[in-house]
Parts: sequence; structure tokens; C-alpha cells
Amino acid sequence: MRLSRYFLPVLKENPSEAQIVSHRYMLRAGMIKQASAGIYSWLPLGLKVLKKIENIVHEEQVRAGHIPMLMPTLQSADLWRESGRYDGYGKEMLRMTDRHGREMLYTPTAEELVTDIFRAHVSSYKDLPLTLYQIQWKFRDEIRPRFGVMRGREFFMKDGYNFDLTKEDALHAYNRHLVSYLRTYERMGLQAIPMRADSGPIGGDYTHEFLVLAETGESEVFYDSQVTDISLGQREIDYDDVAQCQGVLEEFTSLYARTDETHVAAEFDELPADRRRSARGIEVGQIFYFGTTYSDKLGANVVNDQGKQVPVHMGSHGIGVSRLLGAIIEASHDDKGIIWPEGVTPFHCGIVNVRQGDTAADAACEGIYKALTAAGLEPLYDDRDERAGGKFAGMDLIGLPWRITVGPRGLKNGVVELTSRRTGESEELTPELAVAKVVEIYAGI
Ligand code: 5CA
Repeated sequence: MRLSRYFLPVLKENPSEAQIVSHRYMLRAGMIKQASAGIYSWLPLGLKVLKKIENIVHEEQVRAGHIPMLMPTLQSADLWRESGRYDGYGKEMLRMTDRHGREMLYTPTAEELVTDIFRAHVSSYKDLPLTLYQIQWKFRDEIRPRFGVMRGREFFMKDGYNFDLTKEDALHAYNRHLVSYLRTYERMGLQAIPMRADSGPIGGDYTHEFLVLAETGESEVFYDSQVTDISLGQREIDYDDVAQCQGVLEEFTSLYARTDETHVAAEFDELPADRRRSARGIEVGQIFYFGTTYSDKLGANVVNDQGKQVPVHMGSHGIGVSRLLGAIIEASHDDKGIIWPEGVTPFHCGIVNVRQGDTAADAACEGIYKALTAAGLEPLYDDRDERAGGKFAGMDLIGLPWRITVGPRGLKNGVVELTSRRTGESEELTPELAVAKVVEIYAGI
């Protein structure tokens, strides 16, 4: 993309409504624009990152054997009356009436809708296990929407639902989700710690929240410092291997890590003092096993191998896809702007022409642009007739992890500069080598 032809409405001043850094940078970098309280338009740069995150979530869900589908944003109230949640959900639910007087609602979560699909089409244990998921807009009329996409009213969420014959099978689905979520967050450059949590209005005995540590997080968390030393890394996971998934769950959840809702001070105090940590965190996902709560209410049964009708065991599992943009920025920025991890960056590499109009500089930039594009990467070429200082500040703000700087002085010696946004370190290389290096960096991502 050439910046002269793109739509990147960067703000020079700090917007006064933004209280935390991720909100400030998302507005300043022209990623989002508030449409009304807690509701945002996704401008081109914001949409690019949202899609990258969505794509990682899809890939990891499909890898775990889960099946994507799409349900509507509007639902009929009838199903929610059947499950008994219509009145209980309270004011967070946005309710409306259609022209025929039928009560409708904007989906805050889809346990009822997916169970209705299940009961219409599945009747035998032979069709299990089954996990369906979607990545779809949700609406919750939060009393205090704030911090930009962190606590929106309209937000993009991955919600998955497993249907299993037995509790054991459903707990394997729970473990599979835990493992796939760990992989998902790690691919985004995030450490998200599973913590024992409260099940809230979804209900159920088993639930973990995934928290990214950040001072601006809304949740208070308590943990053993050793949990921050564990990562999934490159290990091979076989999602059908019950023991392996259970092993990963135990590895990641045996040490003390809880949100304030389930915190037990007496237990925490038994840890050696130097390992006790209390901090704040951003909840980027939650998994639940709730047994037959919904299948009992909505009559989602299958015939088992004895020919008997039994209710299916279920769980639901969510990832805050739009919230993740905020969480990543909170975890990865400096005072100049965002620093995108390579896995989610909107463009792979910036190209800054410090002397637009100089024949040699223009030609070198074109060559680099074409070579990166031909290698399957997306560069952002700042080809505007602007001062170099302004171009650098803009690139730093939008946070592309790599920048190639091209100017007549370097070109006289046959070199351009390759700079890492994270370390600020630069290297002088020939244009060909700079391209090769960027291509190599992204080869493994
Ligand atoms: N039905 C379950 C799982 S599918 C569910 O709704 N879980 S949830 O309430 O925990 O939401 C899943 C994730 O969505 C949360 O972990 C959080 O990351 C994200 N989320 C929830 N509310 C908001 C909000 N108001 N703004 C942005 N993201 C949100």
C-alpha cells in the first residue's frame, strides 16, 4: 500500500477522552473512530489488525478440530424464555420489538441459539463429539463502556460450544479449548495466564479466565510468580490425545492463579512471600463447562449406545477478539506509539523515502516495494512529499515492526537502513539484503 493512496487519518494531539494508552494510540493511529458510546467504526488500519487476530483465532480453532459457522446478531426472545435467561440477563441485553410485535434481542452470547441448531439436527451419540464456533459481533449494554475496544458495547467475540456424550468427553473439550487458547495468544505475542474464575450468568462449575497482565487491566489478580515462566512454545499438540491435553491443563493451572472473585487469601498466603504477586490483568478469554444446564432446559438430547435418550454435556468458550487489540497494545508499546508483534502487524514493513522526488531514492523505494510485494508481504510505503521527521513519527506511532529507510546519502554508498521498531537498532544493508532479511523474518510466522 502506498500511503498517498491510503486512508490513515492520524491525529497529532492526544484525544482527551482516552484514559489508557491503547485507546489513545488506536485513536491517534487512525484505527477506530467512536460512533457512539462503546460503539466503534473500524477504520482501514484497525480493520487490518482485527482481521489478522480473527484469522489466528480461526486457524487455532480449526487446528483443534472445532468447526466454524455463523449465527445472526439478532435473535428471538423465545429461545431465551425457554432457557430461563431472558429476564435474568437484565439491562445488559439490548431488547427490541420488530414490526410484528415480536420481541428480539441483539446477541450477547449464543448458548441458546446454538443449542437450538443442535437439537434440530443431532439425535445420536454417533454424531458426537461436536464443537461449533463463530466469530461474530456481540452487543452488551455495558453500564460503563470505557477504554475504547476494551470494554465496548458492541464487540467482536469468538464463541464456541461443545456437545459431548459424557462429562469426561466434555472435560476433554474444555482442556482442548484451554490448550488452543494458549496457542492462540502466544501467536499474538501475548502471555495470557489461565486463572480460576467465577462463572457468572453463564453458570457452571469449571471455568478459567485468561488474563494478560497490565496495569490498566480491569481485573484484580493474584498469582504465583512461577506461572509467568510457563509457555507452550513450539511443542506439538495432538488435540485427540486426552492425556496430553489434560497434562497441559495441569501444567498451566496447578500453580496459584486466581481473579479476585475466587481468590482465597489463606491459600495464597501459603506461598513463599517472594513468589506472591497481586497485579491487574485484562481478561481476553474465558472457558466454561456447564454440564447439562442448557440441554436439560432446551431438550438437547441424543440416543446413547444403550438406546436411551440422554442430555448432552456442554461448555462454552469465548475470546474477546476486538478486546485483544487493546490488550496487545497495552502489552507492547513505548512513548512513541504501538509496537506490533509480527504475527498481527497491519503491514509487514514500512518504507520511508526521506527525499521524495529524488530520482535514485524514488527508484530504490519502488524496487523494495515491488520485491516485498512479490515475496507475498504487504509493505506500507510512505511516498508522501513530507518531511522525514514527520514520516518517522507516523511510522513509530502505527507501530510496524520493521522499517526500511531510503535516502540519497545512503544510496550513494549502495545502502538503505533496516530498523527494528522494538529495539530501535538499525543496520545498513543493500536494498536486496534488506528485503531478504525482512522476508526471512516473516518466513516462520
Ligand atoms: N458464552 C461465553 C463464552 S462463549 C461468554 O460470553 N463468555 S464471556 O462473557 O466471558 O465473554 C468472552 C470474552 O469476550 C471475554 O473473555 C472478553 O475477552 C470479551 N468481552 C466480554 N465483554 C466484552 C466487552 N464489553 N467488550 C469487549 N470484549 C468483551
